[in-house]
Amino acid sequence: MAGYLEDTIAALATPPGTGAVAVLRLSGRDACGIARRVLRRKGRDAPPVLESHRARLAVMTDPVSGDALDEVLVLPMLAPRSFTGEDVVEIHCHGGVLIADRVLRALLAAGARAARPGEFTERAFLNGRLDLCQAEAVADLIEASSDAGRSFAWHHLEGALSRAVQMTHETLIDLRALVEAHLDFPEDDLPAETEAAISAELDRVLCALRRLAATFARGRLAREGARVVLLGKPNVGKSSLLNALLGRERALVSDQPGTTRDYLEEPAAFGAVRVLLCDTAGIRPTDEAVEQAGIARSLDVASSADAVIVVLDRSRPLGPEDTAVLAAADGRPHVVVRSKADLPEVWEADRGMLEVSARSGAGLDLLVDSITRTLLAEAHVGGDEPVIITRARHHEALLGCAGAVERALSSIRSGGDLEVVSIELQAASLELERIVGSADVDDLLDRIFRRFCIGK
Ligand SMILES: Nc1nc2c(ncn2[C@@H]2O[C@H](COP(=O)(O)OP(=O)(O)O)[C@@H](O)[C@H]2O)c(=O)[nH]1
Ligand SMILES: [Mg+2]
Repeated sequence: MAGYLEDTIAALATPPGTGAVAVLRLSGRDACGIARRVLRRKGRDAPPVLESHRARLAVMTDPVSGDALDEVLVLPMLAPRSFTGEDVVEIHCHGGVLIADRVLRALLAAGARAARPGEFTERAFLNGRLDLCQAEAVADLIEASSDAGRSFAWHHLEGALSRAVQMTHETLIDLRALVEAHLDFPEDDLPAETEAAISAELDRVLCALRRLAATFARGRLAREGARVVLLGKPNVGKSSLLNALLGRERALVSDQPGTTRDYLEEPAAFGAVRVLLCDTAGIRPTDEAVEQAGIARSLDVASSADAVIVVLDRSRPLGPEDTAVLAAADGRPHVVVRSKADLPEVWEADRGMLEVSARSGAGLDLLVDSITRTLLAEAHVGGDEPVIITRARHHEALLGCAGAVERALSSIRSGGDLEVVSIELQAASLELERIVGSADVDDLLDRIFRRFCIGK
């Protein structure tokens, strides 16, 4: 790892394309050396003075031909007062695709290496400028597509999650030290008041962990959006409804039952909530293998959906397939709609069913409203918490930690072996260390940082 931190990396930090200004970033021990090789003071054959946090005008040149490429602004940020913790030099050139590309090639020719995706943030992590969940927050902040998502990411970047995790981590370490101290004197039993104090503290930690883990329902909604699945027997109008809700023809519509064989997913904005709208194969008994596989997928997708829209056709009689669909949706938050409201009904509505027509658009607003309310009600758990977790990785680690604390607690309460308690507390601490990245994360780094874009 150390060897790889030795070279100096360069990348375009602004999006590729034409703009007023493009920013290129150099980071590493030779950042200033490389900058001096390619930059000249205006009208002089000498490099500019590179003073930390002081912007200067300079001329960018090609180190091979010596040609002037552009007039640029140079902003050095010397270690450790930079994003990566290394010497960083930003070069602001005119925002043309060709100019930015020539400047980057000049930096590479002068000794820099092209940065991989996420490498600047990875260096910030490796140099201790950010912990792992703060590094993840950088990506989340950049990619946030809802205001709630942006706000949660900002709090993580600012350190709210790190502090919550660190505090619990310290408590667990203290408690383990207490337990370990008694391990050294196995002839003495744990005094009753010490045991009571440890139990009470573990109980408090467990509650806090569970509360934090429960905020994931809301956080995931903000970061990833909710998955809403259309479920119904063939030909009830699921694909038509998907198109109508999206406002464009995305799914194939046909009067031939069984047209939709696989499921398809499309992002849509339902009010303030980001939604992945999912069309599925119609549920019905069939001998055809491809259709059967499609139906199995539909049921599978519905079983993990954040909300299900059950579609019943009011213009045709209800059948056993409809009952099967209602049963499949029963375990999930769902809304029942009666489709084709522009056609005469052949059965009467039950309470709570919404009348919609993909053809006329009637009832669509009410449907969106109802789904949004269902999703927000589901996600209200932990809605008032100061820190909201948004990533499955953090959620899993918190649940893992809570599980270990729970086992430690039940062991201590049943007068079990203190050695076991100590091991569980250690396991619990390790889970928290995975969140902030202070332990056991080498396998994680690639997965996390390679998803960033280049230059971040
Ligand atoms: N009159 C009317 N026909 C509809 C409506 N929605 C769908 N259909 C028709 O019902 C048939 C099946 O529609 P489709 O969306 O493919 O159903 P799916 O199999 O559930 O996806 C097609 O012929 C559609 O034109 C509607 O709101 N009103
Ligand atoms: Mg369909």
